[in-house]
Amino acid sequence: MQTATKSTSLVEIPAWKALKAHAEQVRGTHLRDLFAQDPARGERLTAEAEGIFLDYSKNRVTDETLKLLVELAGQVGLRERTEAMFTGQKINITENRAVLHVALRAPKGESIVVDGEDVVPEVHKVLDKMAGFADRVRSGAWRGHTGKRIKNVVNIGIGGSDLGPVMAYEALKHYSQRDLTFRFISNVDGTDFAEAVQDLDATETLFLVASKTFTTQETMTNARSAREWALKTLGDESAVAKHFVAISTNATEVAKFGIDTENMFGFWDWVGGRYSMDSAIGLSTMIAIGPDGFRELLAGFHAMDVHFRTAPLEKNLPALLGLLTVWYTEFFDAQTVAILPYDQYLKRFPAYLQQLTMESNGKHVTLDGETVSYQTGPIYWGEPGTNGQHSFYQLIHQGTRLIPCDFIGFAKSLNQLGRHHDMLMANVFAQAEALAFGKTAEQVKAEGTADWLVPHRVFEGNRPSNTILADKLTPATLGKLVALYEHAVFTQGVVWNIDSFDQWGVELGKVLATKILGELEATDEPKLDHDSSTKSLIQRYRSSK
Ligand code: G6Q
Repeated sequence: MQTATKSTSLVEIPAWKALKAHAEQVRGTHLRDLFAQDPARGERLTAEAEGIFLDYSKNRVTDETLKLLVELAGQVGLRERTEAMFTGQKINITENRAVLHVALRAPKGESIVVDGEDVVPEVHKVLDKMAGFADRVRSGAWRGHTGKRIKNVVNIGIGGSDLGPVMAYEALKHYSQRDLTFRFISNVDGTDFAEAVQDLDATETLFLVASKTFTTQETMTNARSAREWALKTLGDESAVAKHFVAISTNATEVAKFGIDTENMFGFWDWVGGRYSMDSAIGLSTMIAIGPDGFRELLAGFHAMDVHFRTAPLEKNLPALLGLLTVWYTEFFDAQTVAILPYDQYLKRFPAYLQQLTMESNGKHVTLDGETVSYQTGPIYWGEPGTNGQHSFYQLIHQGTRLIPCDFIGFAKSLNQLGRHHDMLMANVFAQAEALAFGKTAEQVKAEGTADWLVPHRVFEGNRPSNTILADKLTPATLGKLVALYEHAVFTQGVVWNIDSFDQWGVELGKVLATKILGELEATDEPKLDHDSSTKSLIQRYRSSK
């Protein structure tokens, strides 16, 4: 097992100290001045790779900041840690696991060895099996128990086994086979299940039970309800084979549930849940967009992987994105990052990134187990534009908090409709401009505003944003965007010296819920060993349920 070795605290690292001092100078500088001093700034502070263009000029940074951030990446060993990840070393030290989502999209012929075994051929074996199955469902060759064609595909999973599939399905709906209906059930709240199946015919419905462990309470409860629901119509147990497939690493539990392991699509312990949308967990995506579309998605991921691994840090999109977040989190007291995709298909992208970023970097101890003396992962949140502009953008523009924003837009719309797309994109550019440059009291006065109203109408500006542009939303573009953020999260985690790949923080609540469930269902009055608040809440629920 790889154990932690004591490393130098981040705050002792020379580039960190230099950044801290340097931040004091930058803090007083307005983006208006930075742009005025350098007319080429908007062209210079950009980077492009694999068709993804990043304009980071509207950040509160100077050339010196960027130089120091890159030095910091060097001094914390970003390159070495990246190689450790890509070569299958067990960098998830608290779970003693390799972290190899990059292997899921490695082309045939590449080789990545874990515990003496090349995993790439295994990856492709599963992909081929998925492709065969997806084709059969899409073409109607796969029939339900009564001989009817499958029309509905229902993914049952939660967390990493849900958010990626939902996000990808929504993002790539344009490319999906429209005579198939897709539903996603995650919540243990029976409403989620009831609403998802209420208009479906069991004879035409296929359930994909997606769970790495196949022991997750919510998923197994929903899967059991699905089996009951399906068998009510289909009658006989043998129908399970035609209406249930499993996506899991746990063949024993899959068999126990009654799913033939022939109908199981596997993956491996080196794929973290939140990094699994491009593994077999993406089966719903593959059924929706077809195997070729899925391979394009993987190729997009891979292109960004290669870029991250090889491009110089000054031009490296994920590294830049990650380092800029570190800059604001540490030195500008920024507590959040807003993800603002200007594309309706990306409506679940912020929710997806929320898990990716916050489960990965919401950690308070270093790899050595020391409590950090700095901030780690910020809160990620967001909604698609332009909707957000009519709700929460007020606070970003005129509130008291600094909220770095990522705007994401596309040159071409997948649904060209009159002037809609130009209007959409005009808003991307306008919002980023307004945030950066604001509106001074003089400008407000010059518009004839009454003196008393002037302060209310002033926009301070100096609010940072990135603008990420691509040609259009395709499976490949989506893969690139997700990989961009995956590696940005990795970059942050390396700087903060934390384990970005474990998630112990979700354990305590799970354990307590199991104990409390017994207490809620007990027929005799249970002996409650809790604090006075929890105890009286349980009693109240028991007496009124
Ligand atoms: C992700 C987390 C978590 C996980 C779910 C579902 O990185 O580990 O969100 O994906 O708890 O787990 P199973 O796939 O094992 O059901």
